[in-house]
Amino acid sequence: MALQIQKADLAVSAGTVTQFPIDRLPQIVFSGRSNVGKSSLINALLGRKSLARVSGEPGKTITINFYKIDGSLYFVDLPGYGFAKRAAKDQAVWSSLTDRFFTQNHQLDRLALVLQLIDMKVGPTQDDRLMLDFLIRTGLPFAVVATKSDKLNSTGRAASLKGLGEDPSIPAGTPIIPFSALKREGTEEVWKLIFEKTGLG
Ligand SMILES: Nc1nc2c(ncn2[C@@H]2O[C@H](COP(=O)(O)OP(=O)(O)OP(=O)(O)O)[C@@H](O)[C@H]2O)c(=O)[nH]1
Ligand SMILES: [Mg+2]
Repeated sequence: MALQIQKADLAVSAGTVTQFPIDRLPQIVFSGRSNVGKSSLINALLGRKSLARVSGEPGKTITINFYKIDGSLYFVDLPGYGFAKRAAKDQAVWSSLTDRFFTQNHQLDRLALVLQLIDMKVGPTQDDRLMLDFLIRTGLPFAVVATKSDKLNSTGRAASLKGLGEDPSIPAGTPIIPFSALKREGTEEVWKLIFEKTGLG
């Protein structure tokens, strides 16, 4: 598959587990707190302005949106976490739907890559750390996308990348990709990783 996407549509906006797609296509999952830029990353990767709804209000995406890309793979836009009411247990960080996506999903073996988005200026939040810890424990393949890189100057950017590289919640060797939807930085690097993990490309 070339970087030029022929076809990308919202295949299903799932509110329950039974609506998750059951074909065996590989899935790329976009995870991160509300407002971190998940939908914007999806649009940038696809070269579309507004396929994935970019929220004016944080926490607006409450369904799990599956975008089918060239009949070959899914992009899975998860609801953002961090705005839900929280209980002590870490699972309460996510919506129960997100929880079921990771625990009751018959396509879990099709998750080729989880892109864990972290705001490059804010750095990892406590919820991000819980998510990273979950990903490590489950053994799902993941990479970090450091979003909104345009908000930092070169000094801030270097400091942020160094911080992420040394963060105890991010295992050594985890790819960390600086990204800006505004400046279109990082799309090629993310696509390269997607191709690597899916065997497509
Ligand atoms: N400066 C800057 N702003 C961005 C960038 N990416 C996204 N934003 C802004 O951040 C806000 C949230 O972006 P979304 O893509 O909707 O974030 P999301 O993670 O999908 O949010 P939820 O669906 O609520 O979980 C919007 O106002 C975007 O315009 C970026 O690269 N740079
Ligand atoms: Mg969104």
